[in-house]
Amino acid sequence: AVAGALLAAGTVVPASGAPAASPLDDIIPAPESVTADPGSGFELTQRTAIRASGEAAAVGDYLAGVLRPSTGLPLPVNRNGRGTGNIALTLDGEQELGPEGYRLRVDDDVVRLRATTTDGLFNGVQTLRQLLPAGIESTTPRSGPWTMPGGEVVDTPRFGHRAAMLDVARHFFGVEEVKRYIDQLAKYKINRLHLHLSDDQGWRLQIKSWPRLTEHGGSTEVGGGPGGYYTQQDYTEIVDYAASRHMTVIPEIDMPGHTNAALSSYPELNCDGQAPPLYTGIEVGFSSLCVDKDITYRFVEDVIREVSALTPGQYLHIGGDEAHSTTDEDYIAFMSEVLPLVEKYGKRPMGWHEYGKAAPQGDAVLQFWGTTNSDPVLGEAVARGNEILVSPANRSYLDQKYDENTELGLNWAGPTTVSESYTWDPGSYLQDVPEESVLGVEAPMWTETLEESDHIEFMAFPRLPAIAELAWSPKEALGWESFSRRLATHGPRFEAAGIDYYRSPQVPW
Ligand code: TNX
Repeated sequence: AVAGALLAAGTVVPASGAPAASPLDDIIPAPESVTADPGSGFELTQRTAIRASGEAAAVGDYLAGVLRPSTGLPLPVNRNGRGTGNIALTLDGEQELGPEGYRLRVDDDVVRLRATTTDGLFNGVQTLRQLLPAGIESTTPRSGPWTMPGGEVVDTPRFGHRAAMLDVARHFFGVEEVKRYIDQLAKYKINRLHLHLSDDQGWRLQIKSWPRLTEHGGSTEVGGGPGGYYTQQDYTEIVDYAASRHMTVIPEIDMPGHTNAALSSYPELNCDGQAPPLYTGIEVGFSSLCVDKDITYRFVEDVIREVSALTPGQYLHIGGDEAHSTTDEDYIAFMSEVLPLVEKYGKRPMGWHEYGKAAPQGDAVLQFWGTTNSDPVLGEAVARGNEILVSPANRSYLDQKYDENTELGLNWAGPTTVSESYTWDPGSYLQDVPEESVLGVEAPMWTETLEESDHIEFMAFPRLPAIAELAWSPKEALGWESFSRRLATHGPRFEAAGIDYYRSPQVPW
C-alpha cells in the first residue's frame, strides 16, 4: 500500500525537493502534535474493515456512515473484540489523553485510533476524515484512491466548551436543517449547541402547560413568514441527534426582555393585561415580562421545569440581554427570583453577561458578547467564581457581514473579516478574566437576515472553523499564516459537502 498509494493519490514531489504537501499539515483545528511518517500510508479498499467493540462500536458505526457514501466501500464494522479490522478504534486507560483527547496512528496496514472516552474517539474520527482526500465529504460516490498519509496525531483540546449558537427564533429552522448544521459543526470538533429558542418574533419550543406559546407565538417570524416550532418530541430528536455527534444542547429561553412572542400569546403576562400583536421586525429591547406579577414567576417556573426535564445537558441559558425596557432594579429583582428556579430544576445557569448585575451564584456562567475587551461586571463575576463563556460580537458573531458588500448579515458589530474572527486569544482577551476563568468559546449565529441552511453556511464558512480552532488548539499552534493556508485546503472539502462558502479574498483558495 506504501508509496504507490500515495503517488496514485496525486502527491507531487516539488522539483525543489521540498517535502510534498500532506493532509497531516492541513488539519483544522490544528492538533497538539503531528508526526509525519513519509513514505508510508494507508488505503481504504474493498477489504478494509473497522474494528470497534463495546462502547466504541457506536463511533465505529458513525465512521462507517461517514466513509461509505463517497467511497462506495462496504467497510463492515466488526464488534467482536478479537475479530479482524484494519481500522481499529480502541478505548483504553491512557489517562494523559484526557476526557476528549485521542491518539491516531496511520501505518501501511493499519490505522489505530485510541482514546480514553468515546468523545475522544469521536474527535479522532474527525481528524481521520481530514486525512483522506476532500471527496470523502461527498454524499454521493466519488472515485478514489482513498489514501491517508502515514504518521501520528496526538491531540487534546485547550477548552472543554466549544460552542455554536443557532437563533431559531428570528427565522425558524426545522429539525433537518438543525441536524445538517450539527453535522457540519462536529467536523470542527464543536461540542455544544446553544439553541436560542425564544425571542420577540417567535417561541419555538412546545411548553405543554402554556400551549399558546407555540400555537400563537410560534406562528410567524421576521418578515412575516409562517414560522414554526418544535414539538417536545422534535426537540428530543434534536437533543438525541446532537448526542450521537457528541454534542450537548444548551437551550436558551430569553427573559425578561426578548419576550414579545410570549406576551402576545398570554395577555395575563403583560402588566396592563393587554396582549401586543405578534412582531416580525428586527428591533430589540422593547418587550419585558411583568416583573411585579406573581403569574410571571409561575409561567417562568413552568417553562424552566419543562425545558429542564427535556434537556439532559447541565446548562439552562436564561438570556437576560438587552432588557432595555426593564429598569435595573426590576431586572435584578427578576433575576433574583429566576436564578433559584434554575437551580431548583437541577440546571447550571447560563446568561448573557448583563445578568452579572444580579450577582448570580458562583456556578453560573456569564456569556460575554461585548465589542470591547472589558465590562464592569466581569471582575466581580470572576471573584464570585463565575466562569465566562467568550463570544465577542466583533470577533465570533457569525451573523456579521464579512465586508460592507456582503448581502446577508447585520453590521452593528462588524463587518468581520475571516482574519478578524481568527486573530485574538480567548484565554487573554478579556480584562479581569484570567484563562482559568474562561469556560470556553462560542460562535453565535443570529438569524434576522438568514432564512435557510444555505444562508447559515455562507456566514459560518469559513469563520466557524476559525473560532473552532481558537477553542481547540494549543495557543502555540495559532497563527494566521498557517491557518489561512490550511483553510484554503478545506475549500474543496466544503464544496464536496455541498457548502456554499464565502471565498474570502484573504485566503489563498
Ligand atoms: C444582539 S447579542 C442580540 C440579539 C441580536 C444580535 C444581532 C445579544 C445577546 N443580543 O438579540 O440578534 O445582536 O447581531
